[in-house]
Amino acid sequence: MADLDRAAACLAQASRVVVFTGAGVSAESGIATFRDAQTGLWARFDPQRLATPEAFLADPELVWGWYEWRRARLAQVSPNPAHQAIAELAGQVAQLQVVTQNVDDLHERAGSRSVIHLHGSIQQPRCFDCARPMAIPVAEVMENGQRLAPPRCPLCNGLARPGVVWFGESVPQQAWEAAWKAVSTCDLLLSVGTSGAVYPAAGLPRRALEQGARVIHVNPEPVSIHAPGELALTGKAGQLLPRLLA
Ligand code: BJW
Ligand code: ZN
Repeated sequence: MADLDRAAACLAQASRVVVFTGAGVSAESGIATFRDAQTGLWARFDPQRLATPEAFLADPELVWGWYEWRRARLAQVSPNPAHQAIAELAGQVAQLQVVTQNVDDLHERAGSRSVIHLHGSIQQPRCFDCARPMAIPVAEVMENGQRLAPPRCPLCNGLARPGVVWFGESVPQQAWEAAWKAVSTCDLLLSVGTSGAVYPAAGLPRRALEQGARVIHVNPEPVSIHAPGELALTGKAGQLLPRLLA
């Protein structure tokens, strides 16, 4: 049986499904992934210069400008067929939980409800010092690499920071507990478009396998599989998911 047919058979038997996504699910919307050697967001920048609290404090204009460039870019793109297929899957299984590492809102814009964001949201800047949410209009046009001074908090004069989870920061506890519970009780986890390089999120597929669920990986790069309950579909999410979830 071809892998796609085997995956479709697993899905047909599943009733509690978790879709776990990474940057690859948004790639076909025109949002760059992180670790692609040529086009990835970090092909030009060292992550330590951008995605840590220390980096932000050392050069707030560089880091804020980079995130505001990404937020402006996000406003110009749309969900792709992978996001749409995942949203439609909710009507076909008894329980569906989307758990994403992405800071974009493309799952929600495709119609998915109750999306768990493990790494926060680029749409929700907050004060670096007092954590108060700050409503900051999206810049209309920005260039990659453009520096921009972060606005100041009206309460405490702290700097605005993106509402994302940087390296060395904890994943929000409520989101993590909800994701862990969903993964611990699912019978199928679809892992879509992630390199599995960043913890604790990268441990979720293993947790699903350990409690007896099946795991299907969707990625254009080969994913090594180790357990009998694991299956890898090699291809782009926007092409494979509409066929798998049709
Ligand atoms: C397609 C495709 C198409 C392409 N279709 N697919 C255990 C061991 C070692 C280290 C640690 C550990 N536990 C914790 C750590 C430290 C650290 C960590 O994991 N480091 C690793 C680098 C080893 N983790 C943390 O610091 C985390 N916090 C934490 O653990 O708190 C406790 C603690 C507190 C204090 C001290 C220490 C620990 C927080 C991690 C936060 C990650 N944040 C980022 C940035 C968010 C903001 C932003 O957007 O800028 O989140 S990093 C970045 O990586 C981003 C992503 O969500 C995350 C995952 O990346 P993802 O989504 O997998 O993207 P890529 O680019 O890697 O992969 C894309 C994939 O798509 C590829 O496979 C392509 O092939 C594929 N693809 N086109 C389908 N069309
Ligand atoms: Zn403040």
